[in-house]
Amino acid sequence: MALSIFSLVTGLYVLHFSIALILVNKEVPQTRGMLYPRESETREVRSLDGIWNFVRSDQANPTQGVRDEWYAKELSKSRPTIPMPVPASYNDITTDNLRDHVGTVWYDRKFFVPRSWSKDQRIWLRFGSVHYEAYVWINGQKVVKHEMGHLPFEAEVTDLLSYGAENRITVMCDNALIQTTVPQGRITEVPNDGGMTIVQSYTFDFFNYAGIHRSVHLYTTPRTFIEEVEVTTNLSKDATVGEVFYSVSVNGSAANEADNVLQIQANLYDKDGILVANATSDQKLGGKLQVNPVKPWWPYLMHSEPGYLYQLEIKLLATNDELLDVYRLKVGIRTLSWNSQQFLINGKPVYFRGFGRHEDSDIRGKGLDNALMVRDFNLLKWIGANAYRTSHYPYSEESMQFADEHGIMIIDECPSVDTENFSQELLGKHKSSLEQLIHRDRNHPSVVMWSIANEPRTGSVSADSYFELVANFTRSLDKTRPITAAIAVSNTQDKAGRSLDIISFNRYNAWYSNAGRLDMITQNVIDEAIAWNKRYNKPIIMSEYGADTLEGLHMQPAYVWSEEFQTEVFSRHFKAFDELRKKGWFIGEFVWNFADFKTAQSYTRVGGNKKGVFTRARQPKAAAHLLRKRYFALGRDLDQCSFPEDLFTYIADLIS
Ligand code: GCB
Repeated sequence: MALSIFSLVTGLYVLHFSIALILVNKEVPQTRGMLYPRESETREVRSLDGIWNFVRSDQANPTQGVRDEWYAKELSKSRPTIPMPVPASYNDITTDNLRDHVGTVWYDRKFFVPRSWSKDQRIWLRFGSVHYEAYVWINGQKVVKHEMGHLPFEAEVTDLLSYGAENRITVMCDNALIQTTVPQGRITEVPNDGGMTIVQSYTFDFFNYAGIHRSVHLYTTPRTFIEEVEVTTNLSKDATVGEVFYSVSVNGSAANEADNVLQIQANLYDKDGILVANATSDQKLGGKLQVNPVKPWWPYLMHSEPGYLYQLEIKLLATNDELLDVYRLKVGIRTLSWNSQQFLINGKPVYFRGFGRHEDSDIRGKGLDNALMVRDFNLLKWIGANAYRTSHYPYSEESMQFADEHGIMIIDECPSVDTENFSQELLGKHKSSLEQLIHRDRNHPSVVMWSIANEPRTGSVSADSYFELVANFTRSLDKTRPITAAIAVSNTQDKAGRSLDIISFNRYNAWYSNAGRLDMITQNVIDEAIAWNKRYNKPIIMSEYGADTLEGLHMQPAYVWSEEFQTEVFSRHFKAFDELRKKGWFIGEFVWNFADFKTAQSYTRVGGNKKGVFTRARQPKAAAHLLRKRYFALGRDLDQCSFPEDLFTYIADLIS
């Protein structure tokens, strides 16, 4: 018996060791450029958003369009097209079942390029995101291929365009998720009434919306141009002096000519447009700006002027002072630090009060929608939240800019969900998703933490080395922010926590475990948080808790799915959180979910996931009013914010 246990342990060790050997740290492709398209005196931006033409491939023949070269001419010459809005998911637009289509779809449209654009500049084509894989042609010529939803990509198209003439853009988009995509899924062939059909399945619950999800832009740059700007900031101990470190990469012929030394002029303006710091760097394309006195970037409700942003103007000059290029971006000056107990911003401990969210709404699915985005931020501020996690993928660049401006802290999550069946190929893609995310979001003051996965299967032996590699890779790209992952396996099984800086755990007491048992929440939450902290000696966040709630369903005493039940579930968690806050290392609570959202069809979901505090139409459920009182109470207690006048409804003179 002893021998067999010994050989079992040895076997596991060998397995672990061999997996560690198999998973090697291969290089991932490095993203270049991709600055958010902004106009300036040297740059023009043009939107290609609008109604495009659309064709779905036959599900059984997804590569036919490529073989038959549908991109060589207008799509309508190959197949009848239908109109399709961009940006939007295509799934919920039509009345037939495009919703459940698996495989490739095609988009095209025409656009005009002015004659003036032919003069001595470069033209770039940029997609905010296409889910999941995109192939792009301009006038029948292949331009770029990109894998990974929710992240931008671009390519230079200067030599492919006709100037002063009409042009055509064609996009093929593939929504198939397999075991080596991020996130993972499975494609199976199963019999149906018509013979055989292809079925897409995945373990996560949010619907796999697809299409051209974010804006498509053409933009111009000079021949020699500012390709990248990276910014980090610092504050003096007393928070009166700020420092902005910038480094710039330049692309173009002038950058390579030794005799044409370039200069970077950096100007920093405050909110009123007053120049507060400037510097000109000789030879090296980077430097430091000092701001004295500084207005630091603070989260919402932690300061009377949250989300303070400066404007950084980067000018690229040739030696003769000729202005080659100008790019402007917003900068928030703040510091982040963390230890085994706390997470601090500008030296002050932070307690997160927030949400897990989704980019999801009726009809447009995951398509960028400015009206929805502004409404969501109004609701976040109304309810007194100071943070959210971009569960379970990167959100739009526009929403990141909005969070900067409104002082909402972001735990920025890559698209790795329910990660399992760890392989070298998956590791490469997972790392690439983080590389693309960090490259895109590194300059946002609102981004305070990277989440490297949601509910990965971290109980398995191979998770140990896998997550060590993923976490170390993330750290190699950004040392200024801590790393977390939302973990769902038990703390005794988990193998990823040792590689993280902050432990986040998801748990559904009284829902997925002990359904309906309100008396089995508070102590379980306290015990589990303590166990996580004991095991890893790191700050702890509860990153998901909640209960599905059908708006308008009322039951007293509280019963699952009713508004009373959701309210009670929250209240029992609040009790646990207050107990845990006293311990010093419990640093945040995130409700699941901000709003109801669409899921794949299943018998556990009635019209989608209903754990929203708001409905899918962004109206509050009863629990929203309770949560609002708590988030503002925490804000007043911890950050001395004041209460909104309508927080408490008048009841009687007897109650205050
Ligand atoms: C979870 C997942 C989240 C789900 C949620 C639920 O643990 O992280 O994506 O939506 O549970 O409601 O089942």
